Amino acid sequence: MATQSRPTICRFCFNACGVLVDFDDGEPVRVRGDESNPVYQGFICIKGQQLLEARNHPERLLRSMKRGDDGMHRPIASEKAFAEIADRLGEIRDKYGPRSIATYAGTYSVANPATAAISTAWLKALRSRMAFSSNTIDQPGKAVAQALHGAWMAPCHDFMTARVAMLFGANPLVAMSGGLPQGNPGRFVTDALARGMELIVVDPRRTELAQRATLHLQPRPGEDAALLAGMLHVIFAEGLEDAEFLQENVAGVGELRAAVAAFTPKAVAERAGIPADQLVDAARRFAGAGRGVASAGTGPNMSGHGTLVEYLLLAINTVCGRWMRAGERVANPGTLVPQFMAKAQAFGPYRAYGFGEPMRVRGLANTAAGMPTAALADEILLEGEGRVRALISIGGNPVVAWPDQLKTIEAMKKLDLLVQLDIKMSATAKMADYVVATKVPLEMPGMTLLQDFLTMYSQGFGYPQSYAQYAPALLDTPDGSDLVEDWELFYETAKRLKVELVLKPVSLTGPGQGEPTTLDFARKPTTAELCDLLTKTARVPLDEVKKHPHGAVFDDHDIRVEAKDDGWDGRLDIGNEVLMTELVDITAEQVGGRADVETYPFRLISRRMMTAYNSSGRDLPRLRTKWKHNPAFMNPADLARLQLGAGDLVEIQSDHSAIFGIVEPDDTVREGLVSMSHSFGDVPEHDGDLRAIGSNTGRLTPVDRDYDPYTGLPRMSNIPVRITRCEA
Ligand SMILES: Nc1nc2c(c(=O)[nH]1)N[C@H]1C(S)=C(S)[C@@H](COP(=O)(O)OP(=O)(O)OC[C@H]3O[C@@H](n4cnc5c(=O)[nH]c(N)nc54)[C@H](O)[C@@H]3O)O[C@H]1N2
Ligand SMILES: Nc1nc2c(c(=O)[nH]1)N[C@H]1C(S)=C(S)[C@@H](COP(=O)(O)OP(=O)(O)OC[C@H]3O[C@@H](n4cnc5c(=O)[nH]c(N)nc54)[C@H](O)[C@@H]3O)O[C@H]1N2
Ligand code: SF4
Ligand SMILES: [Mo]
Repeated sequence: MATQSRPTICRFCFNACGVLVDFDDGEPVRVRGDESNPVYQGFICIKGQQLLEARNHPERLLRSMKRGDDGMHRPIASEKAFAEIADRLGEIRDKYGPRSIATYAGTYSVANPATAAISTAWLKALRSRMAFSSNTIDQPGKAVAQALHGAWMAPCHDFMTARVAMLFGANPLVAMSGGLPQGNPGRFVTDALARGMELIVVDPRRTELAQRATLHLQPRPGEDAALLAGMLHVIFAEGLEDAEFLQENVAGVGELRAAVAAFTPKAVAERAGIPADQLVDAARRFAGAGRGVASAGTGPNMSGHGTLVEYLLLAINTVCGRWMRAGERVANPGTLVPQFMAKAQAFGPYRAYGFGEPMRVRGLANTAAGMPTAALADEILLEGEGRVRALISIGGNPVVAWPDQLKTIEAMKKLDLLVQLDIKMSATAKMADYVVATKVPLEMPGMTLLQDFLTMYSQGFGYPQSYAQYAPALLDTPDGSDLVEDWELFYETAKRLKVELVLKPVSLTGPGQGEPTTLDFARKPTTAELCDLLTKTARVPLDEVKKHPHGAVFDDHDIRVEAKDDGWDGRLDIGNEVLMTELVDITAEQVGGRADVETYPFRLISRRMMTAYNSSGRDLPRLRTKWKHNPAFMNPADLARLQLGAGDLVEIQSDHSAIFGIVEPDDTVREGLVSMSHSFGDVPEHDGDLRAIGSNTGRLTPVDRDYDPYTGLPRMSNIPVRITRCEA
């Protein structure tokens, strides 16, 4: 038997591991780590090992589907589906205006490298600005806070040379996303600890990462803003700030200092439920280390005050001067994007929220993180001019991922046209008028372009060096299938709607540089050609990257942070008036938050499990061996008090709705909490299948109260709940 191995990129998650696919006599048989990849060095996780099972899954869609008048889905040829969808879109646009057409880009909207650019061009060509994405039900506070704070025009301190890393509510050993660079997170932690780096983790659960920390704070959820304010209080009180950096580059220092005055270690420790000396210790260790940044994951972003938390993180990094200075070498100046120009100067605050296209609900509008997705269901449901009537969902799963599941289901039903790009009959696909069946990543070219953007997304993201990989399509589509690449839906419907698609090469900092190209409708481009077009202004030419099929580090540069321009007077702002008011108001908040603690004594917090990726992966046998559902992990002491044991069925009730759960003892969870993964379960009709598919925590969250005022993000963690036993 002849075995051959070919390198490719795993695209199950955004970590983009370089992996190998083994072929026995031409048949792909196994996916494994690629020892020859310079960044991942053989790393692969259990999800990545399932790429062939996912591709060959018996329930994978091999043809697009159309829902008939009887509600049943039947196969439809992709060409016919495109023609019909274009007709329906044309009618909706002509009758109700461009704003009635919206797109939603979910997790797998990046499965194909051309989709984002083409779908964006498509919506623009239709003159609609209703572009939504999962980013605004994730950590939208990151981009909004960055805009309010302003941007340092050089990177923050990188992880590889850091003396400290402080992570709030992020667990990159499982999530492979944020807080640690892209690559092999376990090895990064081991190496960093070996060189003496302080690893401070703030998480109500003793996570996989917290177990390796040099200091773990295990507070109540939702107290991150107070904790950061408390740390800033200590830093100012003890004179640990970088006074010179603040003097030269930063505004609002006095305002921040005044706002954190009330956050004494004692007051903060009491509300957060941790020892006061731990808080002081964390502040001293962070400030004293001199190099390294603080960052947050989804937990703190979803627990209330998400934007404020992200703002205070930027503030603590700025107060401690954790930005690169003139003369320092930029380890990653961008690879498939134009070279990043690093300068030791501040670009002051820019527009953050409340601009551009207004929503008709809750006074929300566009933000630096994009349109507020948590308000889209209401936007679809609210009668009147401008109502969204057609939604194209690109590799996302609104029915199980959006907050307030029952409202989302109503909204999906109310749409005149729902088109779902998917690889299977997901919960959303089952409600769609058309399900456009797509190729899986191994059947399409891929490249690490998105990962270049992660470098700019926020502190704690992206590659530690200039790294890139390009992978041509590795596998053919299954025999007899009719599958498309996601971008083709937009190309084919634009052609029929007679609107032009204009693409520009991508850049990290705003509108693309380089000449725009109008796509030719007479000759359909290949995805490889689109990859060339999008990277036309790349620092490292794509052709050069292609010479290294196992990926390569393009390190032979000496790009340094330039000195500040003469007369430059831009300043970062750490004292934004609106946010300082929000911070001060926190002191008046009832500890434990809004809901009556007697009625709702527990808090449900978010988490990720290794064997699921949002709603994906749950149908793959090897990912189901340990858990088929999403257990409600609780501290054994709480379970004992409630006289509950492993596997018991409970009702989990918020002041909005209720779901069932199956409890599981877990002593890493702080008492008083329920730690549970999202995007499990299905529509309520399937609640009885709980033990096979789990339950949907999104149902517990209302979207129209208790939301972040800037981004509309509601509470998707730190949700007050009551737990009661259920008989089976
Ligand atoms: N309560 C609660 N809710 C949450 C969260 C939480 O922590 N708590 N987290 C939020 C976060 S951070 C996010 S990002 C969102 C995620 O929100 P979404 O992105 O909307 O949800 P996913 O489940 O990732 O949807 C992925 C969809 O893509 C399909 N798919 C899989 N592979 C492919 C492919 O190769 N091509 C295409 N075209 N489709 C594919 C899957 O079948 C699935 O239907 O959920 C959010 N919702
Ligand atoms: N295996 C796997 N990997 C994934 C995903 C997945 O579903 N499965 N999803 C992907 C997506 S879409 C994203 S956005 C990233 C997210 O990546 P992360 O943000 O790292 O996700 P989590 O692992 O859920 O970590 C969130 C942590 O926040 C803690 N937490 C909850 N509430 C609070 C709070 O109020 N304060 C503090 N300090 N902590 C809190 C939780 O205990 C949990 O440990 O992961 C990505 N990677
Ligand atoms: S971490 Fe796992 S799922 Fe993510 S890219 Fe790597 S192998 Fe694939
Ligand atoms: Mo996410």
